[in-house]
Amino acid sequence: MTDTAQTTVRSVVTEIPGPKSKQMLERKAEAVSTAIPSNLPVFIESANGATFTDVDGNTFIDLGCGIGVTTIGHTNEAVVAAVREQVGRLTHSLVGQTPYEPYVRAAELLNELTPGDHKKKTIFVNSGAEAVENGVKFARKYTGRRGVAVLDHGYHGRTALTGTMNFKIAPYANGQGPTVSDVFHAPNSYPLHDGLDGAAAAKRTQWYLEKHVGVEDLACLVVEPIQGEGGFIVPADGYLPALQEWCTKNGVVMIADEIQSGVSRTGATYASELLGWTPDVVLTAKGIAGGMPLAAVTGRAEILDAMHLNGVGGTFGGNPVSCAAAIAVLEQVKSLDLDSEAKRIEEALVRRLREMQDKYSVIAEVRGRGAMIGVELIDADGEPVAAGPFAAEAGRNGVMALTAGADGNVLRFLPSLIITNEQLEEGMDVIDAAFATVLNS
Ligand code: PLZ
Repeated sequence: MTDTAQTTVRSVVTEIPGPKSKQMLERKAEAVSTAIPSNLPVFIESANGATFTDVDGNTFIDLGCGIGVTTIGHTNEAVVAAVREQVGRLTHSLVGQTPYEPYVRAAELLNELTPGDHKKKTIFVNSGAEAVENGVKFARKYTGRRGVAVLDHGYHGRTALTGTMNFKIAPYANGQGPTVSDVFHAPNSYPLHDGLDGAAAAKRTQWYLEKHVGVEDLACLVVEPIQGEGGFIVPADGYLPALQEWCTKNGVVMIADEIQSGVSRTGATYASELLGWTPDVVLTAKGIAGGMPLAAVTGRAEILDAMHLNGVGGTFGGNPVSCAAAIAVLEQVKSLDLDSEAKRIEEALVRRLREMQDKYSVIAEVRGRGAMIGVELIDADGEPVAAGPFAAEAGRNGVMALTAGADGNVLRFLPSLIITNEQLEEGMDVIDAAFATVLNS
């Protein structure tokens, strides 16, 4: 892939944050709710490919991509062109009032690209959380059942329903009023900690749901094939297909929340496919539209068509500009060999992080797939070690990395697929140095 990212290099020219960022942080503190953090405390001015530049002229290697959004690179040429073209032609028409072709074309592409060759249909909404909400609505309407099952360590959003579906109550729903009823949390597969193979882990999940919820009242089981905010937890082999088989047998709709893992992130177009799972419904957001707000529910036609007329919708869902961006992304997903790029990144990240694991015993596990790789940090007493200080140290040296995990003890990397090998190696040099600095401080 060609992009100017090939020539953009990391360059830290001020302390972090620099003087302009510091001033803007003061304005932010005055004008913006203190609920909104600034994890890397610099203001971004522009971004391209696998790097971004702040208002003080510091350029960072981006190993976060806005939490897995700019998967094919910041300001991807085709996406920018499609947005520019569409924005001059039509910016809005509520699709249920007057339809427009980009909505249909983006739906066709998702129906084609999501796993399975069954007949599929799609609707578009604005955010990942809204996609989860609508996936649940479709499953409930289709099954006539009320229960919603999710897995421990999962993350699904910040609305009332999805906030209840998250594993962690804090910071997502605590102190914010009542949670939602009929949401049930079941054990996941977490090989590092449970040591179970896929069949045994699936049996445990199923047993829990049968005893605790009762399948006859269970509408859906919503699962991230690789858990994102939970810490890049890859389930044991066979876990997901076994759960799908159990769901199918019991009339439960199994929904893949691919909001973080989807759209070529892991070495397949969807992680569920990579892990041998063909879900009934697939939820997409983040990487689908190159940074434009868009999310989708794609699933078996009989499930999506079970909803009554006007039972789902919204003013902005499937906005024409976002759909034009999604078409530009998905056409590239089809035409480019992005799976090879994800595997190239996996090879480099896993190799470098395993080298670090040999040096720093705090790294308990290197895991993930494709351009979705993380390390879990545990001390000699088996206690979680916060990943935040390592990410902050990397940030001060021009590398953006993210944290995750129930205890904030996973350092995760979600680079864009166009990151060069040189940028990756340099990024990992900085991470290695960050481990050395923080552990010796
Ligand atoms: N499902 C699997 O990863 C969003 C959260 C960032 P929205 N993850 C990043 C934050 O702290 O708010 C996410 C996800 C999975 C659903 C969502 C929700 O997607 O677009 O943020 O609503």
